[in-house]
Amino acid sequence: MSGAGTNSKTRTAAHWGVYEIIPDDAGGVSIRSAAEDGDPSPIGLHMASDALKRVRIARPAIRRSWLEHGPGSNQLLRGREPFVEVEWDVALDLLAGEFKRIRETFGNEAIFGGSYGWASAGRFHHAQSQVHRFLNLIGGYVSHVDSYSLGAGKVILPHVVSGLSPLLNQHTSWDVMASNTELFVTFGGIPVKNAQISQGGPGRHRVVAGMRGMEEAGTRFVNVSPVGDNMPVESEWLAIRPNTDTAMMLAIAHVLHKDGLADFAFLKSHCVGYERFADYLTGAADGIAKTPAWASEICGVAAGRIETLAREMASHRTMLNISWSLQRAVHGEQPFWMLITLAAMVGQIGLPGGGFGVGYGAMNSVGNDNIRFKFGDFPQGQNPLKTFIPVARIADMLLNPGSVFTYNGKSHAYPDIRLVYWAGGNPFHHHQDLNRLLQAWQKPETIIVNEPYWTPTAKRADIVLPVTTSLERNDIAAASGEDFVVAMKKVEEPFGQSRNDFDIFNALARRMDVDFSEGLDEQGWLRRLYEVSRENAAAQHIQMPGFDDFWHQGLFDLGPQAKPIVMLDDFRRAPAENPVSTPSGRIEIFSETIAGFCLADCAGHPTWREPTEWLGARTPGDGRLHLISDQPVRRLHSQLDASPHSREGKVAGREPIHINPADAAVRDIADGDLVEVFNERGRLISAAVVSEAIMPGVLRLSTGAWFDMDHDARIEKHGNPNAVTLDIPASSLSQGCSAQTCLVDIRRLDPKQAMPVLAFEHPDFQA
Ligand SMILES: Nc1nc2c(c(=O)[nH]1)N[C@H]1C(S)=C(S)[C@@H](COP(=O)(O)OP(=O)(O)OC[C@H]3O[C@@H](n4cnc5c(=O)[nH]c(N)nc54)[C@H](O)[C@@H]3O)O[C@H]1N2
Ligand SMILES: Nc1nc2c(c(=O)[nH]1)N[C@H]1C(S)=C(S)[C@@H](COP(=O)(O)OP(=O)(O)OC[C@H]3O[C@@H](n4cnc5c(=O)[nH]c(N)nc54)[C@H](O)[C@@H]3O)O[C@H]1N2
Ligand SMILES: [Mo]
Repeated sequence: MSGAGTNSKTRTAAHWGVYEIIPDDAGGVSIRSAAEDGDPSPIGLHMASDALKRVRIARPAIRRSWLEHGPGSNQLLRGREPFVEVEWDVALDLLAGEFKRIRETFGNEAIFGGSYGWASAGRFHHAQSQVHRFLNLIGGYVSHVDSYSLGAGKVILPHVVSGLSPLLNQHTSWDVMASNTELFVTFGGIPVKNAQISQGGPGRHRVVAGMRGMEEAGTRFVNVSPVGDNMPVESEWLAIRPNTDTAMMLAIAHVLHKDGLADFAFLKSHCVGYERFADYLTGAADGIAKTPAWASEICGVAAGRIETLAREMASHRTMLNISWSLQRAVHGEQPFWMLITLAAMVGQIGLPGGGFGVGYGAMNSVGNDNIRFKFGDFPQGQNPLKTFIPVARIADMLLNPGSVFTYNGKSHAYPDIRLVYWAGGNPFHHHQDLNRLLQAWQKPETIIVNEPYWTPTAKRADIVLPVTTSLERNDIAAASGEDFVVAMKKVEEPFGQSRNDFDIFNALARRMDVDFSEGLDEQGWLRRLYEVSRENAAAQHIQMPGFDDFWHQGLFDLGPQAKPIVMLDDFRRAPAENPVSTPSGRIEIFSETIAGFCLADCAGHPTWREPTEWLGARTPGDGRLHLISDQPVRRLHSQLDASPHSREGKVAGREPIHINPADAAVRDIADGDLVEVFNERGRLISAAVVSEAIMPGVLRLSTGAWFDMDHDARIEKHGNPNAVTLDIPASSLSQGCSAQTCLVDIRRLDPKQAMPVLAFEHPDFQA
């Protein structure tokens, strides 16, 4: 049984926190963080700001050539010619007609509705569920699998230990680690900036408190990372070249193996395939012993420290953690597989405070101990079509219809897409090599975007439909792994003529003679989703109040689980009774399944493989640096980039790039200078932050600056790293995104050559 909130404040929830809304004297609202949150995020404080209203879409708008000459006209001009604003009925009639044409001429296989993206918090007005439900009702669409967050990781984990969601749900909790963990080694830090976020709304931000609790209890932290400022507690920083962690972990494993420090009993009782892997480790299989000296050449960490770290791991209660960023890279499966292999060798999986974590710090939810149950979802229905793409293969699909790709051991063909519908995502934020996406984006005949804001994607659509924000509608927030269920109350009227995604799809569905709403309006759906949730909660003996009481109270606190969470403790105790969900029921250090796929780029056990671009691939005289494009401190992805909080983080109006003093000095770059970052894929303008917190040879440019391309000069002006990143799959196993594999050149830019940033300007409209 857990407690309910009893006051009746007006609240909202966003992916970055729970907030209270207070009406102000001027008829607007002001926003402050929920009192229950001890470590709130400032990201949401400007959600109602005028700066954001200035980038809103007011009316439905259609690209001029599409309106005047029909679908497929002058696709080259997407993003470069004026829009014509039209009445809702005109836009919806045209859209219904276009769906009819596409379905009759090409079939539903020609519709891409994968529509990846985070949209906003709230179980009902969830843009992806809304668009998928609509497309399912009209006969289906080409969908996507996996996420940009976790592509390689999501595919590899079920082969090795367990599905991602069950694993994330049972991460050993912070208090258990405070009581037990002596050594915490993390590959990629614990970036507290990232822990501001949980998809669907973090209740109490607790990662900093969790880590401070560990620090006070005496846990020692080692951060293996190209950057040194991604830990909220005192830690030892081992600077590692990006994309080389697998080599370092192999060398630690080599020491454990050679010196007999590995837990051979655990490897025998709970794992399969260690012998095959050990042949690779020792070099019996390929003639190369994976020693610390070997790894040091690759990863840049001193061999002596690799050796001592291995001994420290074996002699202490050790938790090993990995950031999701490591698998967002070419061969990104390998560090995840290797981390679990290493944890198995240390032999503490299932012990309190030992074992591994896949993403402490990636989101607030990882390591939370709150009660879990399934909250009601807005039903998407069934997709009659089975055609899909791995999410990050969008440009490949549009450019190469009919060509074949492999995914998780099977072959598939790319469909021939004529119509693209995007609701709740920003591909001109999230995709790699945006110059390539610009080419691919010219292929479809019709591109429709539902958006509240004039994002770079909205500007490049044919039909733009203005959508409300979560402040302009009622909803319920309940995030997996978070403790609050929140009544998200409408506090503002819809901007301009914007409508809810639900109302847009309902109006379209009526024109196409399908039943989208089931006769329910917003309130009706909220009650239905809440009742489903209440029943699921009751099955776990959690008594939630009735809907009206909940809506009045505004917040329900699930509270902690009765028993401390220790990941895989059941499996450790009795592996036969509580097997992990691999084919063997044990941790698979060698996977017969993956070996059976016979892939050139992924063997049956974790392997060091050189990525396509990395510091070790440079030839003498090659001045390229490795670009990391991490998650931004001051926003979520591209969301709220126009807000005062995000803009405060810019330097000379550009998203700044972090560079080591040594790299800056040889290029005559000073702190605050404008710089040009470039490679064969593209060019961008940023401004330098010279910092000791980034290792030599590496640059860091966070994602999320609204893509601002000058098409004539062929340069991105706002500092969006995806102007230069690499759009190739992590491997033929997962086809995951590999944004973190990227070499670039950088040079100082004459300020006279810097063009103005137009990212937050509206497109042109035809009078
Ligand atoms: N280089 C590089 N690129 C990356 C990454 C990286 O590490 N490096 N990370 C990747 C990762 S992990 C992710 S998850 C992706 C994120 O990529 P996205 O999820 O596409 O990014 P967001 O900016 O969150 O886009 C959400 C969009 O939904 C809109 N929106 C908000 N509410 C609503 C609504 O109610 N209805 C509608 N219709 N729209 C709404 C917002 O205005 C915004 O434009 O980026 C990926 N891209
Ligand atoms: N504020 C904020 N928080 C966010 C998000 C956001 O947009 N803004 N996005 C959310 C989303 S959708 C996701 S998926 C998660 C993503 O979480 P992550 O993928 O873990 O986040 P990143 O910030 O890309 O990277 C984490 C750290 O890994 C380091 N790193 C990069 N490459 C390497 C490498 O090769 N080796 C090692 N050892 N370290 C490396 C980076 O320097 C960085 O400090 O974050 C979530 N949290
Ligand atoms: Mo993500």
